[in-house]
Amino acid sequence: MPDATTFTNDTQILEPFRGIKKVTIEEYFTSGHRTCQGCESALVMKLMVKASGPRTIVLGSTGCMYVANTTYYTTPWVVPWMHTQLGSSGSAALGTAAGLKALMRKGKMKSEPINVIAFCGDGGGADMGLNGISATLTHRDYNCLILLYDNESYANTDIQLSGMTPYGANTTFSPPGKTHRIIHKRWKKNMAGMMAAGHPECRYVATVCASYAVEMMNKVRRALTIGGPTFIHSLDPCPKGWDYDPMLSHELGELAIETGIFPLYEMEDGELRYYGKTKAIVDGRARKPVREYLLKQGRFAHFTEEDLGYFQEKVDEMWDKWEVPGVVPFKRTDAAKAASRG
Ligand SMILES: Cc1ncc(C[n+]2csc(CCOP(=O)(O)OP(=O)(O)O)c2C)c(N)n1
Ligand code: SF4
Ligand SMILES: [Mg+2]
Repeated sequence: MPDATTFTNDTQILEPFRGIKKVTIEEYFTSGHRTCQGCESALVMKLMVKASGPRTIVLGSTGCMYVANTTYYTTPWVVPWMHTQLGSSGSAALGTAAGLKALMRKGKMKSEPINVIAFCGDGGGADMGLNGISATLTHRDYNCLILLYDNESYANTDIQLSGMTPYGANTTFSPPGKTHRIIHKRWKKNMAGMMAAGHPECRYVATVCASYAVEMMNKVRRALTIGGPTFIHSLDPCPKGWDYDPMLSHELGELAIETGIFPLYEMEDGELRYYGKTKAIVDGRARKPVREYLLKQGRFAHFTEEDLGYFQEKVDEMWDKWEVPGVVPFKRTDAAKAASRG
């Protein structure tokens, strides 16, 4: 078993916030950033360090959350922060956690719990840095959290498509044209499901959306206190890349959950718990049609009824046919089901 983190000072009592009124008022990501108006990823950074508190080291790979947050002479970070290379969030997290542990073991640093969080974008994490994240999640002796903020494009370099860009979206690499309306025909990677299913030593994997702030912060706290390496995937509406009025960020986050496109869950020691409106869907509540989410965004403005129908079918399949709805995409044949019943 990984070492359990024991918290001995006031700043490291990371119990769940029991409701919005119990949330601490101190901020560790404040003014001084230059993200777009309505940028949900900036809110994710703010909530992430609010949850982890002052005894935190944040490591960030290249992307909007590096560039827009560390313009020369200005930064919103109150906690120690370091930039790391685009595909290196995994190795940065592991190296920092290992370094702290070694210094404490040798008596060169006071032995105390320090949170190590490495964040990455979808380009840096789900595409370029997948190998490093995967390796880190196998090192159960080191406590660290990798948080992937997913704005569904390489946003900082002007909205190129990534392996997390949704089917059909208009990006600078997939502009709809007269001959080919849909350029991007690949379905999005299932990052959290892949991390949960493929890393049996990783005790905690969760999905979050900042539209549900308290839930999100509590998942960060759980990830930091359970022991060993952990992973969180956050879906972040991005007004620039998704092309919508910035005032809609919160609503789009909610719609991603309510349509069933992005399920909220956590996997702790192999046990799955669904959250909020996702849980309601699992318990039988109807999902909203995906068109309500897609047609609020300019990146899908070229969609025809046929495209909307295809998108809806794929999401229906995720709920009706997957082995674990919304999480694990394996399908069992009737013969295999009968055989396992014995
Ligand atoms: C090895 C490498 N290749 C390309 C770049 C250029 N680059 C800087 S930020 C960025 C986009 C990163 O996308 P993502 O990780 O999704 O973060 P976002 O910008 O969307 O926040 C790219 C391609 C780089 N910094 N390093
Ligand atoms: S492009 Fe998107 S992710 Fe980047 S700062 Fe703007 S809203 Fe945030
Ligand atoms: Mg991105």
